[in-house]
Amino acid sequence: MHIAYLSAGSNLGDRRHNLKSALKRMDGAGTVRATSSLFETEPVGLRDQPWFLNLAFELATGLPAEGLLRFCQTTEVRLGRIRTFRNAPRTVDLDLLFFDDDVINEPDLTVPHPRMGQRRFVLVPLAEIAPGLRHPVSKLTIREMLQRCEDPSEVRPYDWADG
Ligand code: A4P
Ligand code: MG
Repeated sequence: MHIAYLSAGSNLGDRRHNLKSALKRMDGAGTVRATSSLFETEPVGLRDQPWFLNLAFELATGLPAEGLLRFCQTTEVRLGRIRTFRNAPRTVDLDLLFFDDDVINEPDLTVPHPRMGQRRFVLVPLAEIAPGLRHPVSKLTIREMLQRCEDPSEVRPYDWADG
């Protein structure tokens, strides 16, 4: 059994519903053992787009890392097709942050996720469920990574019940 940490984001359609559906579908890859609360986050990178809802979760899985990535990609496609049209942006983005203590550098998979240290929308939720988890390369904990993160973008709590 492996322990993986993932980040989920949505900025299109019914964002809460999309994330709830994604979490439910991840049960097909293993057991979701912890889920952070929900955050509304300012877009990073391409800024001219709607704000995201983001969360992080811990998954116990029997799948290998590549298999988990493929499961995530299938889940993204399935959920994206429910409400959108051809060429529309995806409704759910699932990123693999950590997979045990593995360091993976394949053409289609980099673990730990290479951009997580520069992203408060990843680190704030992750710090809720795994503050003491250590990055296998830098050896920093998530709490320490968050303290050092210089991303100025806004990350604010969002209630599952909010409109
Ligand atoms: N890939 C490699 N490593 C990984 C990994 N550890 N996890 C490859 C997931 N995928 C990984 O990803 C592109 C390729 O990355 C895949 O083919 C996979 O083999 P994608 O999910 O298809 O495309 P993307 O997500 O649009 O592109 P990219 O560059 O991965 O974007 P990011 O880094 O995921 O950023 N702002 C806020 N506030 N909240 C967000 O959630 N998300 C993004 C997307 C930008 N800004 C955001 C948010
Ligand atoms: Mg992605």
